[in-house]
Amino acid sequence: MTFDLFDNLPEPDSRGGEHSEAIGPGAVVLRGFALSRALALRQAIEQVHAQAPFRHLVTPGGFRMSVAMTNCGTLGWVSDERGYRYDPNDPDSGRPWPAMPAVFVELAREAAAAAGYPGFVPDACLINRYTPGTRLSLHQDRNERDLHAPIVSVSLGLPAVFLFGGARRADRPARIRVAHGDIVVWGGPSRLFYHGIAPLADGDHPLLGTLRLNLTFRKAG
Ligand code: MD6
Ligand code: FE
Repeated sequence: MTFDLFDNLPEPDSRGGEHSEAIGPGAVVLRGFALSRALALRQAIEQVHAQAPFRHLVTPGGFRMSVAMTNCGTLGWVSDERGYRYDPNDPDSGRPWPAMPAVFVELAREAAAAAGYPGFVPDACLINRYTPGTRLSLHQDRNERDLHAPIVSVSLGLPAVFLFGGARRADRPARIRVAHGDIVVWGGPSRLFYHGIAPLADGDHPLLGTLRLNLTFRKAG
């Protein structure tokens, strides 16, 4: 008789460490993909912040966003009373956004390729900073000129619940836990799907304390 001790183990891919999970058409979570570069990413974020500090933008409806934001790259995402747009300059300083650090560009390119989107060259990186209680309500990312390019979204620090809906605002979103080092890549059929971040739970992360940082890479121009 042969009986296999390992029959009931999950596939190698789902045993933890680095693996990927499909979360929708053209959308995947690469678990742990950024982990080995987390320290370099944190340092690079500090350098961007020194030149272009995090700030709370105002929505076109006049509400102050609870998530603090900054940008690097040739284009930065901004919001004010006039609407959402990409701007080559930081409206607070009037200067161009800081250049995208090499460690960012390389990570985004590798993650996109791993998710089936080779040749991704981002020109915009939005950096989101969350503290416990902050959230990002359901929205579509549709201010980018080229909707063929995917979006690469890197999570660092405290874990969050990524709400991933469908093509219509009324589609009930799936709740996907995104932890330190995870990368969500989406594009193709789900490029315009509604998504958001549920209110961040309390916690204390060894590298980032009471923060969640999110890098969202796009080809915006
Ligand atoms: C966040 N992310 O994770 C907010 N958008 O903090 C986004 O809004 C987002 O994660 C497009 C694609 C992936 C994302
Ligand atoms: Fe988004």
